[in-house]
Amino acid sequence: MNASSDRPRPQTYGRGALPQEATRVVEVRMDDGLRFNPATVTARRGEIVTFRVINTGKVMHEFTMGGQDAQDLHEAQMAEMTMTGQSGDPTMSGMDMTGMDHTKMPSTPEHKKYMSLLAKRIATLDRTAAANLSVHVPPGQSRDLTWAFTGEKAPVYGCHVPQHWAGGMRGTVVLNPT
Ligand SMILES: [Cu+2]
Repeated sequence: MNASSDRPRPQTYGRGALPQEATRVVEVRMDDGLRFNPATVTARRGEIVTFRVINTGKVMHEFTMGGQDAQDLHEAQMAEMTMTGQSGDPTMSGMDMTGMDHTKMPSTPEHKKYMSLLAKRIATLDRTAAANLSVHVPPGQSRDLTWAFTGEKAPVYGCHVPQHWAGGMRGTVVLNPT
């Protein structure tokens, strides 16, 4: 175990914040076409914004705010949960798993090798990824997520329901000086 992994992660892309700290609400809609609307949000550096995330589709979506490393980490964790059947979310059990061949061969050497590589990737990313914040939004519902844009870099947002991130369900933040 590396001692540096016990230190707080640098808030390179900002951090989660309390709703009462926010000075603005931005609505973001998610749909089954795997798109965010808007797909780009502009914020001032230091600004604290509540994202009101609305799922207008018929399947589960989620909204994760964070840097690229944090997005990659979350994507790998979701893949691991899916492949080990540890979703824990009954609303996700009806999702389309076509194309996820590894779920169909849980005991093959190839699957074990894949899961081992996935676990290593998660461990590596977990040591370097900055903070992220995530919320699942069932169909027809909305959830709030508050983010402080206090980092030096602009985070990105995305949905990590299996195949959604890969399908282009991502958005970008443009950070303007205060
Ligand atoms: Cu999605």
